[in-house]
Amino acid sequence: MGFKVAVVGATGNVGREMLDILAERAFPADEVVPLASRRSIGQEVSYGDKTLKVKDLATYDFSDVDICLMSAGGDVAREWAPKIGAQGVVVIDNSSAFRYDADVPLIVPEVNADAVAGFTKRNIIANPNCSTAQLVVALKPLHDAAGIKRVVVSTYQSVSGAGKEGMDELFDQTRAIFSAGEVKSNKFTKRIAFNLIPHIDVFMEDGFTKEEWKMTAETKKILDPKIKLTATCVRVPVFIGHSEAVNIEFEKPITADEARDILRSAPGCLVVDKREPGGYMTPHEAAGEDATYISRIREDGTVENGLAMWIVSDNLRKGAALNAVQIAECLANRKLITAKKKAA
Ligand code: 11C
Repeated sequence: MGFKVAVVGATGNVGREMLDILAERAFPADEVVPLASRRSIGQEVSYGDKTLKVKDLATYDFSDVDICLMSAGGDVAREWAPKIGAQGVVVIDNSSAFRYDADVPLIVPEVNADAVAGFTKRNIIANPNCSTAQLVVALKPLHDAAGIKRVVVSTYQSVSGAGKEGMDELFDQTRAIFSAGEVKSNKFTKRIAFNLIPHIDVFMEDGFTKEEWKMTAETKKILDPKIKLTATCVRVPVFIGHSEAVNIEFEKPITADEARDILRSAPGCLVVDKREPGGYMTPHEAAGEDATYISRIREDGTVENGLAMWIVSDNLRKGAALNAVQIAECLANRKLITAKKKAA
């Protein structure tokens, strides 16, 4: 018997990707139910070659659902994940609402799959922030080989990280600039078309933004609390795909060639590093792909045991929907959940 899977936030950027990826990877689901807020009821979404009608989250009966993939923001997650989890459904939540709670596992399967078993306390598993997910996939094998002491990362994050409204704003502003129309900024604080903005999420007291704080806190929770990480997160006029310029200081020496070999055989990683014009990945090429791409790997002689590299991935896939489906696969493969008996 296959699983019954609910997808909450099914009409959003990430929810639609979740449905696509469940179908693409042939997740063993007998039934998939797309759910959203009342205003989206009746909208149609694709699941493989099927078209499904969106149902109302507020009135849906979860009693025979096995897994709920949720991507509806922190407020919806805080209200609904505990209620759904209390009905014996494992909720895999894409928001930041539960990520830092000690009794909620925060999982990137290539990095800390064993921690997934901790979901039983609240029936909630958290999916990390997109910029963290791709980073830790690349850091993990290097940490195992040479021990990471400190990471300095600058991000170049696409507008799809801010949802469909972010994508619409880049499109509308670009069109307005070409047609001498009025350039309006609603979603972002400043113009994003032909510009970039060094600010994602709210400001914290110490001057870092919450996006930057998340990268530090989540890397510590997923990979190793001893790793020091400082981030500068920047929004760029790219539709899909987050990029990261990363500088790493290791405990032990590691050459660029060694790092390249390690990353070539690491799960989830693809090395594209030809040291010639065009011999590296860009977000445009990573969009729609599952891998975390690593390019521009080089030794940094300004610190002891230093490496610099460029990491790119599709933020809607590895950064969100794919990672959530991989967590569900982990639960199923490890037999940590069994499908509930369904009403005839
Ligand atoms: C962005 N990384 O690009 C954010 C989106 O905590 O899950 C995801 C926010 C989060 O705007």
